[in-house]
Amino acid sequence: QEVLTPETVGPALLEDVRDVEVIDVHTHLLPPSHGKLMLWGIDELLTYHYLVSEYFMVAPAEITHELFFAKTKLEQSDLVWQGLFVERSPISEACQGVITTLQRLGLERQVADRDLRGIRAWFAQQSLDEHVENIFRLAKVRYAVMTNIPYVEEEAQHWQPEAKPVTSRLRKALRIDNFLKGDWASICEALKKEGLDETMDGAKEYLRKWAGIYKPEYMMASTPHDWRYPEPAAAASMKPLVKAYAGFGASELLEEAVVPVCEELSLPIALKLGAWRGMSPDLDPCCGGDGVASADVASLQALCAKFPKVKFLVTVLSRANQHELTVVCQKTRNLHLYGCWWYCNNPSIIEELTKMRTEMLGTAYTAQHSDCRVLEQLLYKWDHSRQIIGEALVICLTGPPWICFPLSPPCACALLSAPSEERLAPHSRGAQTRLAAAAGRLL
Ligand code: RAT
Ligand code: ZN
Repeated sequence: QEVLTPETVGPALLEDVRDVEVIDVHTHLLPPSHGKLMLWGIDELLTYHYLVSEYFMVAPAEITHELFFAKTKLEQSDLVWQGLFVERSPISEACQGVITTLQRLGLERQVADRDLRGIRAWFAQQSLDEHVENIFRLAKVRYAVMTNIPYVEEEAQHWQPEAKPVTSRLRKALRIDNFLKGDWASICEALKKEGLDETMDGAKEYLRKWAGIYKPEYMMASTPHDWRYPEPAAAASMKPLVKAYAGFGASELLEEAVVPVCEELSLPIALKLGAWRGMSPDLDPCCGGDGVASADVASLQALCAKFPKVKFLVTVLSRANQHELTVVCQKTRNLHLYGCWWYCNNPSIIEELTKMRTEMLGTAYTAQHSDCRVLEQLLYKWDHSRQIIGEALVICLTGPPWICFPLSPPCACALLSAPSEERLAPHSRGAQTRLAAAAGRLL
């Protein structure tokens, strides 16, 4: 086995992080068998909501939101390309992402010529199943976890017993935002459709039923920006009133339906804290209207303490919450931190978070998830993150205490490649063992 020195450990580590096959714990990708719901290709890449939001900062005044969203996908994509890639230099992270993706697909010449037609022609030639496989292979992603929402009708129809099988490159997650929101009205609608009682038992049965269909890795919800646990006294004192009128609130649904079913089925609960939904409603048609709010990390800690047998996974949207959250993760056995989410998924913030998390948690966290909505985004999101995570880890590993390291330093690849089973076990703090096993020469 090669003995690494402070001089050689850096390049070796960068190479390992670049080459390790990762597991992507949260995306919005869907399989080819889901037909139109599966997003792929240049026009989906260009109309990604990060880019549409950016486009509106520079769009001519006559392009109103209404006008834009009334256009076809192709027309929208033309406008974004013209506004952000032709008339301006594409230097934001979302723009750079498109460039990296196209380069990785061998389309440098078309990019240099700003040849959107040529790029479209290339995508039109791909055969979808092969293309999916090719992208996962090029991105070095072993598998990605989807976001499966049972109460979205167009999605649910793809989970009927007779539906086509899903590629093994994608695993499932049961997304249940309406439970954490306490949106009893929408839950009742879903229960009615399934012929279930509009009661707490009916709600539990609903979760069990969909967990049975999906066989998910976890249940997931993003919480409202002002989410508190336990519910503040004022809200609790309203309960009898609210209950008579509208059924159950967020805390009740969490405590009496979500948690018991997760315990019963040994499923972790993945939370996403800090999205301020619909902050800019004009952009809602493309999913781009949400803002960020500082979340109440103490609520998360209280929840984990109340249900020690449940494994919680967490990511937060606000940079301001990150340090406090890292401390809470270090102290809380049933809590696992994952990824740099959305507005934190930018190189400068990934670098800062990876250094801080490694300093405080070692390898007992999951460094990144992609959140891809469009298949080919796997290429850029992972390429960019691997580079930054690698560099941040080199700094952590080659700092002053090198002399104290054992000859073979622990492998950082654990941060990216731990399979869900290990990450998700109730009391596993990370994936040290597996990392060691997968670590190649950094073992
Ligand atoms: O990153 C995104 O695409 C967001 O729109 C959200 O979907 C977010 O990631 C979420 O899962 O709620
Ligand atoms: Zn997401």
